[in-house]
Amino acid sequence: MAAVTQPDLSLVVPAFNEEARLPAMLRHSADYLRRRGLNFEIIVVDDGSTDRTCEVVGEFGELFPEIRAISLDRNRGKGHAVRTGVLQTRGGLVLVADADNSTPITELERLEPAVREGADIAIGSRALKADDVHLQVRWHRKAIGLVFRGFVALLGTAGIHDTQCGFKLFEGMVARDLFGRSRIDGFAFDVEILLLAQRERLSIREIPVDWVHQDGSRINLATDSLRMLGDLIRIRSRVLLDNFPWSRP
Ligand SMILES: Nc1nc2c(ncn2[C@@H]2O[C@H](COP(=O)(O)OP(=O)(O)O)[C@@H](O)[C@H]2O)c(=O)[nH]1
Ligand SMILES: [Mg+2]
Repeated sequence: MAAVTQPDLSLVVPAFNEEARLPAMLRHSADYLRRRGLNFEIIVVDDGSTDRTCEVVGEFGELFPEIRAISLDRNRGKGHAVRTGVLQTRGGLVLVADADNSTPITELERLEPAVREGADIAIGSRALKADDVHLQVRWHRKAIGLVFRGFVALLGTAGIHDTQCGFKLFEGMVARDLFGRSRIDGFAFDVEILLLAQRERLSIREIPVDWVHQDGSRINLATDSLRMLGDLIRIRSRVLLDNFPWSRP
């Protein structure tokens, strides 16, 4: 049997009703990765979309065989979709990026050196400032983000300023291991992944990246904020319970 070469990079894109925003993102990403001469795969996880997301990915797959879709039968949340995608990856590196191109694929160049130099995870950040970084965030999202960050600081990860940026690079095996053990299906999954990583003393680098607000957000500020808060409490209780000696194997 011919040896199957391992991709250098697997890009995982969660997508919920993204027929409008996904095409530009897929085209930019595939063009860019090809130009760099990388061996790559792009896995779009269609999370029970009711629009043409799945067909759009199919059409791209004819132009770029590196692109494929995983279709879930119903909408379960971004965390579930990202987990499903990551567990199907084979890449030496795994990049998770949003469908709306808020952080363009070229920003990979800011995260990559950290992982190549030995970090397990390099996460894009909108909280850290740098002179050469361009940020365009809506004021009400900034306000809600600050409240969420306050809760995260209380309940979850210490020392990370922006857990929620949708642009994160992992060493491949690390990604598959962490997501294999994660449980959170909603938007708070990033907190759980980072907390699992911190508990294992993995090295996490937080790096400023460009981020431009894109219209058409899939987040429902009322219901998703409440679900995220509930999930933070679940994550924290799991961590506390795991800390008790009788729950150890
Ligand atoms: N799989 C899945 N992805 C989602 C869901 N909601 C949002 N996303 C994806 O998560 C990413 C970020 O969502 P977006 O609406 O842009 O969030 P915002 O930029 O923070 O407003 C996009 O790729 C969405 O398609 C969902 O319920 N399931
Ligand atoms: Mg977005």
